[in-house]
Amino acid sequence: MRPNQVGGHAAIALLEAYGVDTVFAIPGVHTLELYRGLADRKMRHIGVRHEQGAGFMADGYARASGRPGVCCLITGPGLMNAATPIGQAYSDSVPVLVLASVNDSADLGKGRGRLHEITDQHAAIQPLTGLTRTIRSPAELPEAMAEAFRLFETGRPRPAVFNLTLDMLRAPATVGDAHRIRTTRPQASAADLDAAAKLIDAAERPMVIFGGGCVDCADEARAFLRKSGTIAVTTTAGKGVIADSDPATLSSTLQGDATQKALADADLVIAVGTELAETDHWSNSLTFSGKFIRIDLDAPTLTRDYPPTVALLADAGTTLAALTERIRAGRKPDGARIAAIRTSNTTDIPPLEQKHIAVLNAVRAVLPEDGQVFSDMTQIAYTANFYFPCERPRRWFHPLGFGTLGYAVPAAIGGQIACPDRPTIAIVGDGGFLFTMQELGTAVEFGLPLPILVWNNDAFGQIAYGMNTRDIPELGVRQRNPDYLALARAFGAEAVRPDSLSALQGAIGAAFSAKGPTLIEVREDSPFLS
Ligand SMILES: Cc1ncc(C[n+]2csc(CCOP(=O)(O)OP(=O)(O)O)c2C)c(N)n1
Ligand SMILES: [Mg+2]
Repeated sequence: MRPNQVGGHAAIALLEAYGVDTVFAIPGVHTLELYRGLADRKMRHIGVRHEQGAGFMADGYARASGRPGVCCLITGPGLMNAATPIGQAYSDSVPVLVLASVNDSADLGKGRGRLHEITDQHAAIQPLTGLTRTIRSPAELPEAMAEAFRLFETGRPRPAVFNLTLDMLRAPATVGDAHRIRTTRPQASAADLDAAAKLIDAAERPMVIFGGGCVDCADEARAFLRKSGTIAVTTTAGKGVIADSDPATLSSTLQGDATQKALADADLVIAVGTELAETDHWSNSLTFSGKFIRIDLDAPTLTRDYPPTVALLADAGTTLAALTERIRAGRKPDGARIAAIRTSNTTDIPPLEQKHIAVLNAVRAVLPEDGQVFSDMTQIAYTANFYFPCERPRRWFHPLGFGTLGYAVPAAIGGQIACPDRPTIAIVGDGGFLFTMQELGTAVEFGLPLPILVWNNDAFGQIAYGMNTRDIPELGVRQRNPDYLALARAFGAEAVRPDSLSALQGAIGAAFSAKGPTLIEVREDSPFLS
């Protein structure tokens, strides 16, 4: 044990033992002892402008890299400001770890008017997490960290919050023996794999749905698709698991009527790593009339809503590989049928979506295959969830389940910090941008070459549309907007409003090699889009 080491050191040393090299954070008097630990180690500290930004950055870091994103936040308001991104990470199965301080053990629950105090921080945050631990002694840290990483790596990943009491953070601690505990994912039994393989061999019109749980097993998914001759579709979270150029995929069109009809007509559907939630298919419920195989790491998801014929509680990649070994080869997907479904999914595109597609095509033309997009809750992103082609997984990110405005810019910052060699772009509406626009300051400070495409219709467009279609008079959906270019420049960012699609491509391309972020405003009423 080194002299003068405290709980704050021990917490950071354990993070290092688990491979964490970056934290997104805002310090305060309550986290000073944690900062003693941060100052002592080699951890990269990304100081942000608001804790919501820290939470979304950790989420973007995790989604891009596959490694947990970590935040260090203060008691009460610091953690509560991050509650929204923690909720987002919960609904989208993202491994985010938050180290927050909390008042002295002796004060917990007492309501004594201490600084930053809330009556019960544990209870306040717990429903938004897969794991909440209030840690009162440095000795509790190793087991808590092992539990968090077991959750991240072997189950459905969900955020974990450690509330570190002030007395724990300053208590003497041993940091010398910090080490990582490894765990493994569950595997399917041979009998269940045999049963699933039998169903696959017996099917005539099988289809497979790949969800966000498959983003790390694209090779196994492709091999399975080839040998089984099934037709694939992905959810938005699973975008790119099967490359959009693959002739056997319907791409991320799970919300498309033609795709849903094809699934209803299939005599076997295999759902892999997807909860088939409302925000995956945007209908009341999918219909499966044939046999149904479900593969998932999460026991409740495995049997929820759609009772499977065979349920495999197991890792997606190893299960797909085991099934590929067992099944017979020879079936070929029906190319004409795939073409017909694709055509029906893309006929009668409304004029507004055509505008979106023109802009998205410009983005796709200049974004390399390896590039990644972080999108917000804006109409252009809803079009893109369905339409934007991706050749690889972990390249298109959207705040799906929780549906939080303000996600894209900080998440893109986190994603770019995680993968600095990957060209990264944020796509955000004029409304959503204002929720977290202060993180422009973070992007400028860290010199991130991040294009931020602001899709400006001077409205909460999707909500205005909802009011209009239900005959509700518009209220609160056309706020007075700032001058976005001036706003970006005030932070020290570049800012442009291109006047053609080729100028837009040029602006994005230039932004990828700039020394800081570039706000690119594209107005929905731009003459070049009409
Ligand atoms: C935190 C949060 N508050 C409110 C909403 C409700 N909401 C969803 S979309 C939207 C409009 C967003 O406007 P903008 O970012 O300009 O995108 P547009 O729909 O105009 O493309 C609102 C207010 C939300 N999703 N998240
Ligand atoms: Mg808008």
